[in-house]
Amino acid sequence: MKMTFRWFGEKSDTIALKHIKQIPGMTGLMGFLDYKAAGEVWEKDEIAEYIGKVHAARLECEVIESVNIHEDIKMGSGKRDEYIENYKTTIRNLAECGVKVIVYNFMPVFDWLRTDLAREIPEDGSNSLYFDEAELEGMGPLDIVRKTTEESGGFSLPGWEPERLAELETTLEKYKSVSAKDLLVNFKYFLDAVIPVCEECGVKMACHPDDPAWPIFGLPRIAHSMEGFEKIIVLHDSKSHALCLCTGSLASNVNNDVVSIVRRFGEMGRVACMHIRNVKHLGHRKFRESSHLSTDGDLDMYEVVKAVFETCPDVYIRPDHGRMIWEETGRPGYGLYDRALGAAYLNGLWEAMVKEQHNETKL
Ligand SMILES: [Mn+2]
Repeated sequence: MKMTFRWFGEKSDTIALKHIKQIPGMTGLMGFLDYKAAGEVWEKDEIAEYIGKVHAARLECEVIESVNIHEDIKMGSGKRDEYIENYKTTIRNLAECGVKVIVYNFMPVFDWLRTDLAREIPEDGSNSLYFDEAELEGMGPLDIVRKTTEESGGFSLPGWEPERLAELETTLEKYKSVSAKDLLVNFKYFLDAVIPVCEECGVKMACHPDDPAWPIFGLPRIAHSMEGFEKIIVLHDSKSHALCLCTGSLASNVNNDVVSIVRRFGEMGRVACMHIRNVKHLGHRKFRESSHLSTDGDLDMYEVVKAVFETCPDVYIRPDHGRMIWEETGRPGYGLYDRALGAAYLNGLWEAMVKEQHNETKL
């Protein structure tokens, strides 16, 4: 396991790399060029510049996230072949800079959705991202985009890039003729094109789940359950076609048994990395993002980490979204303090697993 952290780049992140380095056990980043629009080539120079800064802080950068897929690829229309060619170039460029895993998603339009980015947690006065489906009543997709960007405090949010949302109305209209089955077919077309390139350059593509883990606004979504991932994983038979299992995204749906999902795909050798965070359900399709600790949320983190330890111990892990605590202000979900606490806690669980195993072998 390698413990990593998300960082948005010098211009866009208020957190200094040296502070990330000071978190115990932190080996590197899951990096991200937050200014890149879907479909664009990530040039080697700009990747090298970003990674150079990370290395200068004595951190690794073997995982890159949010290399977003253009909607034309997901819809199977327009200029998809051109965008796929661009994607292949991006994969080669990333690989040449030492990247081993690329995290992406295949969700139409929205890649995550919350109804409040800073809901106070009454028990301790901190705040965190929050979702209540009832609050979406009467709100259209455009209203939620407006609300989310207004509440972001001027920070860019992954998945909510302005270029991507500019043509929202037209895109939503076009998706009316795309079924979940079409999305799977288009997904296969994409994988068949890019996975051979990944195999050539030793890179894994890691698909991130839908968040929340069910279809929204009538859009087709296919990556949010054991059944969904079973269908996705057989689309292309290669270890380079892997998953980024995000425990908080999956656990937003009470029907998901997250530990079994980790074990199932871990045993298949198809988990490349993990986002680990906890959620606390407050009602039907109503939840907040809690601290990582098992007793603060509904996920048993001991069992989650044990599943990783026993089935896919070589993965990259990062503590996902944290609460805002100790008066910290910053990008919603991406403060320093609570994510650092999350990393320390996960490292503690991991150390216990390693030592338990060691003791068992001695017996
Ligand atoms: Mn995630």
